[in-house]
Amino acid sequence: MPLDRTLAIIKPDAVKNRHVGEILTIIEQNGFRIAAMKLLRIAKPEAEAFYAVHRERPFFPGLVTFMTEGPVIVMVLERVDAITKWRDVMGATNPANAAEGTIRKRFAENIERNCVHGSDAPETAAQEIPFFFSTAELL
Ligand code: 3AN
Repeated sequence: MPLDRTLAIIKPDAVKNRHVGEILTIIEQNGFRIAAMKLLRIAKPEAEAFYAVHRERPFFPGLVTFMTEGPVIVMVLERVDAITKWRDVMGATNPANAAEGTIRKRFAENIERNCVHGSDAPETAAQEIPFFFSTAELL
């Protein structure tokens, strides 16, 4: 079975609330290999570009403010069906609708402050991974 890769972010709420260790444990327990990882603070223009698809949505300004409020961890995760599997492990966008045991059910504050990100399709992953990582940083 071919391996594929997805872009994952541990968002500012989860970093601030010190859930990084638990989230990394869940990632490893679910068979993902961490192919790249860094801690950084996203600048406003970067957040606007990353979420450009949501530019017209009413939640866009709040989303940009949230994603720039503190450090995040960006990662590239690799396994069979990485994109679908990571979205399963994250849980639904709104933690109120997320399944028991998912990261968002356990740690997310609300639909906006929802603690993790994952690419939603192969084309998205192909754009999002180089947004944060050069080829040389993918190990
Ligand atoms: P997902 O992160 O599950 O792929 P998207 O791509 O629809 O969800 O939304 C991107 C981000 O925008 C979400 N992670 C969340 O932080 C924020 N968001 C989405 N929908 C809403 C909403 N209705 N109200 C506030 N924030 C939202």
